[in-house]
Amino acid sequence: MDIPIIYSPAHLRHSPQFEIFEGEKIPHAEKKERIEEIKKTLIQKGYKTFVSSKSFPITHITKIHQKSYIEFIRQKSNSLKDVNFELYPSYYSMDTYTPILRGTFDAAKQSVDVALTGASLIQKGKKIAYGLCRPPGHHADSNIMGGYCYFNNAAVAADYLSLHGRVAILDIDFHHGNGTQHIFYERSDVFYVSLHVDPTVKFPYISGFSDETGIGKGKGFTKNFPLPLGTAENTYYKTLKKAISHIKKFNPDYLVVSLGFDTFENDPIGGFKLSIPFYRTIGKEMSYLNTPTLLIQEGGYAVSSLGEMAHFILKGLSL
Ligand code: Q9C
Ligand code: ZN
Repeated sequence: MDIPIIYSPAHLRHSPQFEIFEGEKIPHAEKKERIEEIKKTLIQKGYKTFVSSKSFPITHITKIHQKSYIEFIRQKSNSLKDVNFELYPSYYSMDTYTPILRGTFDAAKQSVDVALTGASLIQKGKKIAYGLCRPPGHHADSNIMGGYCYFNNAAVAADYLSLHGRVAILDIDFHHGNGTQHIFYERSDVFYVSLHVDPTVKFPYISGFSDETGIGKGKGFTKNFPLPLGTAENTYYKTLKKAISHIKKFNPDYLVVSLGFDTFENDPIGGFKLSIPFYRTIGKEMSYLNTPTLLIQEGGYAVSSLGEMAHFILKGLSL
């Protein structure tokens, strides 16, 4: 119950109403209520240690993202007068799901600050910290936004921790973390391991195949476990154990978890069949690594169930 849970209210000002899906405007899945629901439920469950994010220098972000990309998001955001206007940029973007609004830069910057605040607590000796990051980050590459992501929160936090030790990233969002994978693809000090849906059938389509294993010095330090649409708990569990055994061999000093709840059976855009209590099992498997663990919120869109899943992960992890 004394697990620090890091939060910033800045995310509320980034609230896209629509995404464009095959030419049609549809309601945006990445709602601000997601994070509010998690926070509310964890308070009800008795968690007490809520921490406000601290502001970190932008230099932590420039190590991961191109300066011109960061400035592009800042300038576009700040140039918008109408808080409801949704700009679909024609540069630095990979899809039509990730608009820039007036509040986007501040929200995305503070989402990184949430992650970095968690990273600094872990680095100072906390065993577990949970960053309620929003907008999410794992699809964002060094100069590309997409999949509701602008800055790669997990990547910036992992890079920060890599100055103090070996870092493994376990990405359990339903979608492949194309941005995180690419950012660390040539590095051997940060091991990226991901379980996700087969990219031939779901976003991001372009990466997440099992033959992607890193290049150069990074060869062998990326590992992908694509799973079929409809994957249920038994298969997921076996695959998770495999993924975690690879992390154990890498022997990290820090574990960063890209935590998506879109693997839930009732997620509106997912397609796996994991039940709410199964997240306790996931947390427990992660706990066997016995490594300081930073949880970074990624996706998960079944708003009213997100708090329960967060609670079960934390329960499993701290048992
Ligand atoms: N209307 C994360 O989970 N697919 N991003 C949109 C559905 C994009 C998901 C199609 C999914 C991006 C962080
Ligand atoms: Zn996702």
